[in-house]
Amino acid sequence: MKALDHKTPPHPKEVILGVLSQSDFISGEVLAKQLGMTRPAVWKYIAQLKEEGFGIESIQGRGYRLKAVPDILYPDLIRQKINTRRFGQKIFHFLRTDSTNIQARSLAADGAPEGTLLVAEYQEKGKGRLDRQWQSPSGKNLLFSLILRPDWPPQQAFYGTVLASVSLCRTIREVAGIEVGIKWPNDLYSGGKKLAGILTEFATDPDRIEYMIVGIGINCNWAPPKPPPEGQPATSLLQETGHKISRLRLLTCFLNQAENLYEKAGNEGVGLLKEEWNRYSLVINRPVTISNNQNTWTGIGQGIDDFGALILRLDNGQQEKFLAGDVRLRF
Ligand code: BT5
Repeated sequence: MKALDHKTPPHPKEVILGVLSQSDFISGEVLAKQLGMTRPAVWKYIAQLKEEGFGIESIQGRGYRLKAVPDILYPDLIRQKINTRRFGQKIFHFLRTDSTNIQARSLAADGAPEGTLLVAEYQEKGKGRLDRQWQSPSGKNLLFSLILRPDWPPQQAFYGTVLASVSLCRTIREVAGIEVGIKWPNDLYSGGKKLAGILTEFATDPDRIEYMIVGIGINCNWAPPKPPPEGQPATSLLQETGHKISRLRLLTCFLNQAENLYEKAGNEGVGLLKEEWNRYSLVINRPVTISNNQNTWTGIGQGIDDFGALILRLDNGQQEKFLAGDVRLRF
């Protein structure tokens, strides 16, 4: 569960990668001197990096050379590709953790700054709403959480999910070239199947949001083959586009998009997020079914209100608002 955190001193492995990525062959002795480590320490970290998939050539008399970088979301690689002021300026990267949302919660409670990003290659307890499980094998998909401290009243906390969904739709269009839609409250769909899910959690005091955790799982290169009984069919960007999409590009583009929108919403109000949400919504003017533990309603989606509640015109003609529930699209 060790994380590579970026603004508090970088992990020695990252320092080594930084040097290797800017040189041709470099001897163990020079590397050790430059980094202020012993040669056995350099050797140990190089061995670990090789195990993680980095192609590092070592030739006697010449030293080490970086030949191939695995698709690992190292903080340094992320930081090189973002032009944000806050989102992703502090990064924690986990090869394995329980859940980025769980980790983000304790960091946020300890005062982590807005924009802190937590990325995992694998989650042992990846979670959805109502303690449902989020499945994703190691290194295949994007699993991350962002800490926000918006100046919104607690009733508008749902707009964390709105911000993430709209930014994701824009990002996927830009990076993968496909159109995706939002299914209220927290799913992204492509070709009638679930492509991504968002889990927003928050802590409030009476009149403001203290912090908000926006957790996002995107199926890039893997989707659950068979949906569980209560679940919806799933898909991945690989299945939808026929080719592998760079997780790094997707994540960095998302951070740029999301910060931009977040700042705009901070200046102009969340109304602009609502408008964009409506544009991508799969439930507007569509027949849908919504259910909670006890009941099921059917109607036509009308949009969301200022607090993110789904407005439905029920089959009996009445208009009703829903703050929670699972929606199914009716075809
Ligand atoms: C969600 O919940 O869709 C929110 C998922 C959020 C996951 C991210 S990953 C990073 C961060 N850290 C976490 O621990 N969580 C967040 P919900 O709408 O409740 O959907 C959960 C349901 O989706 C499950 O019960 C399954 O039926 C289904 N499911 C699980 N894994 C899936 C996957 N990879 N793709 C599509 N559907 C999946």
